[in-house]
Amino acid sequence: MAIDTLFKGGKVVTDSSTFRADVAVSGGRITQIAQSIKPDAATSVVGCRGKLVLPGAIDAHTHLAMPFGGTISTDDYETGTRAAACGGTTTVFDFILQDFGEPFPDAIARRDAIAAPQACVDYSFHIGVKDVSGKLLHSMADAVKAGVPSFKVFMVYDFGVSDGVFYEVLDHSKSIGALIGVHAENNDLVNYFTEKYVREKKLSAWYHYLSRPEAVEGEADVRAINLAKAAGAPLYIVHLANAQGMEAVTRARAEGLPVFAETCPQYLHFTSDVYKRPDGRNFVCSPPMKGKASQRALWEGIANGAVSTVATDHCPFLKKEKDWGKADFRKIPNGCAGIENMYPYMLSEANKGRISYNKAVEVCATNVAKIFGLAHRKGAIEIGRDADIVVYDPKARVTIENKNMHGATDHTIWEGVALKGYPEQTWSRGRLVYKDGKFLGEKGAGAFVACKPIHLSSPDLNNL
Ligand code: DUC
Ligand code: ZN
Ligand code: ZN
Repeated sequence: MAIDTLFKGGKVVTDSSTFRADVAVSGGRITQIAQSIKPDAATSVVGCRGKLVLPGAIDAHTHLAMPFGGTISTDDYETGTRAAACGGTTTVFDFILQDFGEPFPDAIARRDAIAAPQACVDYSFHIGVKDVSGKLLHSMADAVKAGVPSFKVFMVYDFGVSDGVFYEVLDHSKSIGALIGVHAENNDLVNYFTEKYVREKKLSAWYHYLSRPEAVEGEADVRAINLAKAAGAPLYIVHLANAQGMEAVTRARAEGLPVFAETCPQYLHFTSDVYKRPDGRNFVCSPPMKGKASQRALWEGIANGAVSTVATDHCPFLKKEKDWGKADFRKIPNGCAGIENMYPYMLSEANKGRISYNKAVEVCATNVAKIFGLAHRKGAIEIGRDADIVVYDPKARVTIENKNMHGATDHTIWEGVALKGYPEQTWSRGRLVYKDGKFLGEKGAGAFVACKPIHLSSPDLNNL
């Protein structure tokens, strides 16, 4: 097969090794990886000397065009995936929120009808579970057959589920090849603290944090792990942000339990101190950023493997919407932008020496593909996988400014953060979608990627 594109002379980074090699792409797939590959007459050659050749990141956690907090998150599938491409992310897992009474395959069809004509890079879904009454529980298996084997329950919000429903879903997941994710915070404690601070007229953004402090999340993490253990089911904890939860995950994994933790760049970079800032409301998300000890525990978890993935929880809102809560933290829509910043930030931390490039690739791409049944297509520079490739310039220096970002948001919590190194090019299935600060892709060129059922016996999940 003729070579369409040849990435020449770069250093290829996988989750476990780094080596100098050429990478050949034909028909949107990686077809050869070797010391020196000769281009064909019509091959377009991408000079990668001095650059790293990385798999595109997979953002395991986004909320695009999601109705939430009295509005709709600012980025839709077009602007969100455009921003993703410009930050080296070539696949996003977006959350569908099931409607009450809605069978899961209908929820997929409802959201895919919106995503397919808009997406600039490939995408898949998790489904946020609200209702498993009657026959709905059994429609989970139909979603798995449709390529969406991953579900998330919320322990908070007005659509959160009881522990009984959480257990029922965990128990059911085992027989159908599904994985249950959880947003773990203790709802009763959130309500208790919120009411207390409202009574005391303490309503600034700082009290958003104090209404959901470390123990609120830690208790729920411990309970979620206990429920998964009782059900004998695997568990994926989304956006883990606290030390107690990290300890519980570490202990569970030492016991051999299949518990996977995801954290987010905002928890790795910011602490709860941001809520004391005059613009603290812009940082309001749930769970909130925590203290320094929690942040240290998360970085340790990344280093020792207790954290399996890093994802964004991208859920931006406009400044004027965040301002609704200037005088009352309860009115601030929860969520922040990050889809364009995750891979550059994690790679910059690698470039600065905090973690290895291999670790950044592992948590931002390879593990995500392994856990969610996508390793046959995505997550590594490997023959046969999609040519989702990032050419990374370790010498670039970029200070994040919202005016240079490619989403629809009018501000970012990442404003002013200085990065060492930056993605220079992003390729999605062999198509150039980003180069030197410019989006070059196309709305609608991204496609739904079906995930395989998730079974613990799968080789991808061994040793994870
Ligand atoms: N938390 C957020 O901050 N935004 C979206 C949903 C969530 O759980
Ligand atoms: Zn959540
Ligand atoms: Zn989320």
